[in-house]
This record gives sequence, structure tokens and C-alpha cells, in this order.
Amino acid sequence: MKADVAIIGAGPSGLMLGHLLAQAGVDAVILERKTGAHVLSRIRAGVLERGTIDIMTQLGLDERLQREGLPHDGVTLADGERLIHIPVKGLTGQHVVVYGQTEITKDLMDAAPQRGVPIIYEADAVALHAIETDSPYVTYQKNGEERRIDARFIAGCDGFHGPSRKAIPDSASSFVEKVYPFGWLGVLADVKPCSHEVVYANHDRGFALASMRSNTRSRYYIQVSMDEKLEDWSDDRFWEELGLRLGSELAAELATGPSIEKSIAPLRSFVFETMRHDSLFLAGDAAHIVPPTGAKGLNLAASDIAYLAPALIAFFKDADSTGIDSYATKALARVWKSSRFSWYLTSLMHHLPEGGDFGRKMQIAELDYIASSRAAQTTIAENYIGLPL
Ligand code: FAS
Ligand code: PHB
Repeated sequence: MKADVAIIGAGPSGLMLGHLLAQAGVDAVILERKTGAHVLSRIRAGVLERGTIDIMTQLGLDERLQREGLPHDGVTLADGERLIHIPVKGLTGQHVVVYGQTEITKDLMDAAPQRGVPIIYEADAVALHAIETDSPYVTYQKNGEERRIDARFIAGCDGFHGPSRKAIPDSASSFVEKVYPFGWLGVLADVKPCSHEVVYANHDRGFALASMRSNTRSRYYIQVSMDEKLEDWSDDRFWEELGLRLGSELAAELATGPSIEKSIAPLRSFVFETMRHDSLFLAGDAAHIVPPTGAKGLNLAASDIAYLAPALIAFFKDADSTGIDSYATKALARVWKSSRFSWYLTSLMHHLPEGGDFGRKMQIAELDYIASSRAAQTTIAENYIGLPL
């Protein structure tokens, strides 16, 4: 099989890239290791920046997002009993939209057949070859048969554990990583959200987050140490701990019920500083991971594609290489800024074992400053809605 671009991974970044290239008449094919149903079964991000929504609008695939998405004009930082509301829309003129990653992935997957975006699911043993030449190719197993795609470029959109990043020689790459000594225990439940906006809570007992997927489905997280076991967390214990950390005002609004999904996710900041290696481009979690505090993961994947898609289209349509030659620099600059905001909010709102009493006092002083300063709130609001491309 031949294509202009072989895309590895049918997560949000791979699907958005496939659709944007098809819309411009660039021939691309997506290889996905799992089934579509499996990809959709993952419960991940939920807050969309303007830039991510713009891609769906550009594709004409935002009808359900606009109808079912929940616009949020603000966000709240809870500090024990104190609620610090940040009027994001009032400070920036823009809002974010809560619309699950599962939903945006479904919209992209469902539209792929009629939009001429070929997705090969259950592609096993995907391997990259000749990436340092002008004729790279990808091999994979399908129904026990060895298959091959010859392309001009390969786009590695295969997440943190995929093969693409690993195909780049260590001698030609560098990365920076910070692993946090705690994770997030997340619960999804069909109960009314305790707040109409996202709440990040800093409490002596640890961090908590109140979010939602709709007005009847809530998504909550609490900070846990990484040696915690899921089986030690009954729903009752989770609701009790969450209520304590959110403070009495929100706890009074907390509707509880059986969890329909419960999982622990580790927190890390990871930036692979080589987002292009000859004929291989990396995008999304394949190149960078941010702690989910600040909801930047999915949005960074989308912003990489907002840089990469027009660059590849200009190459194939106008033989113009300026975009692909500046992709890595442009995308990385925004990655570092979003990584900084995610690290900042994680450091401000979590219980940091290594911080000690002084660290805790600094957090409280920072929250005092934020509560009293329009400038500080504006900085948070600008980053929360998403920095310009
Ligand atoms: P993805 O990981 O979504 O997609 C990569 C795709 O490549 C997958 O479908 C995978 O199956 C496929 N693939 C992997 N190896 C392959 C191979 N060898 N061959 C073929 N295909 C292969 N962000 C937030 O903002 N808020 C959150 O609450 C949040 N929670 C998260 C929880 C978890 C557990 C994780 C892992 C991430 C979370 N994120 C969250 C971040 C998340 O939203 C990611 O940033 C987003 O999924 C990145 O999208 P992609 O880069 O497309 O990668
Ligand atoms: C979510 O809704 O899952 C969510 C919201 C905000 C975050 C992370 C996750 O920072």
C-alpha cells in the first residue's frame, strides 16, 4: 500500500491529522493497534480549549460538541473552606468547553469512512523503517499476514507507549522528565455534578478535582500515593474522602452513587525534545506528557496537529517545506509553556510530600495572592483557556 503520510495511532491526534489531510486531498492512512471500541472505552480528558474546538469546526465535525458540550466561563480553586472563583470569560473573553475525549474521538471515528479517512484497526506489530530516508515505510501484522505501507512521511501519534518515539536513535534525541510521587484516583459516576464548573481543591489531606461529562454524569479525582491499591478504595471510602477535601460548601452539594469507572493514573511531566527526525514527525503523547492538572494533555495533542497538518499540506500541495522544517520548534515552544502551567498548577494544588511546612505555607500564600490579584487570576485564565498557537 502507498500513502503520502502513514499515521500510527487512532487517538485524538492521529484522527485529527488524518481528517485534516483528507480534507485537503493529502493521502493518509491510520494504523491502530486496538479496536475502535477499545479506544473509545478509555476515560481520559474532558476540557477543551478554543484551539481544539476550532479543529473540529474546521472539519465540520463540531455539531454534537456545540450541542452537548458544556461551556465554562470560570474555574474554581478551593483552599480548604475557601473557594477562589476565577472568572475566565470575564478576564479573557473566552471560555473552555467540557466535552469528553471519548465523545470527540467518537465523532472523528464515526465520520472517517464517509470522509475517506482509512483506519486499519487491530494492526499488530507495527514497526517503522527507513525513517532517515525520503521513502520510509511501516510494516504491520493483520490477520496474521505481514503488510507494508510506503509513505513520504510517518506521523507518530501512538501515545507514550507507542513505537514511534523509540524509533528515533538516542544519539539524535533528548528528553526531560519529572515523575510525581503521587497519582490520581479517578471515578466516573452517573450523579449530578456538585459544581457547574471545574473545581481544583488543595486540602491538607491532598488534592481533589470535581469535573463532569454532562449535567447527570460526574468525573472526580483525588490525589493518592502511587502504592495505593484500587481494591482498597470502595466507592463509599472515595465519596467520604472526596467530600472532606472539597470542603463543606461543595460537600453539601455532593451527590454520590455507584462508580461506572474507577482507575489510578500516574502523574508525570515528560517532554521529548525531538518532535521531528527526518521523515518521522511526533505529535501528542508520543512526544510529551503533562500532569492532567490544568487539562492540557488532549489540547496539546490538538495543537501539535494544528501546526503539523498545514505544514504537511503545504509540502504536498505547494512543495513548500517551511512548515515541516519549523514544526518541531513551533510545537515544542507551546509544549513547554503548557508543561509549565500544568507543573505550576500541580505544584500549587497537590500535597507535596517533599515540600514540608515551608512548601505548604508557600502554597497558601500563593492562593492568598491569587484570591486578591486580578493580574494573578488573569495569568491562570489565559493559560486555562489555552495559549495562542
Ligand atoms: P493517545 O494515547 O490518546 O492515542 C494513541 C493511540 O495509538 C492509541 O489509540 C493507541 O492504542 C495507539 N497505539 C499505541 N501503540 C500502538 C502501536 N504499536 N501500533 C498502533 N497503534 C498504537 N488529559 C486531560 O487533559 N485530562 C485528563 O483527565 C486526562 N486523563 C488521562 C488519563 C490517562 C490514563 C491518560 C493516559 C491520559 C490522560 N490525559 C488526560 C491525557 C490524554 O488526554 C492524552 O493527552 C491524549 O489521549 C493524547 O492523545 P494522543 O496523542 O492521540 O495519544
Ligand atoms: C476531567 O474532566 O476529566 C478533567 C478536568 C480537568 C482536569 C483534568 C481532567 O484538569
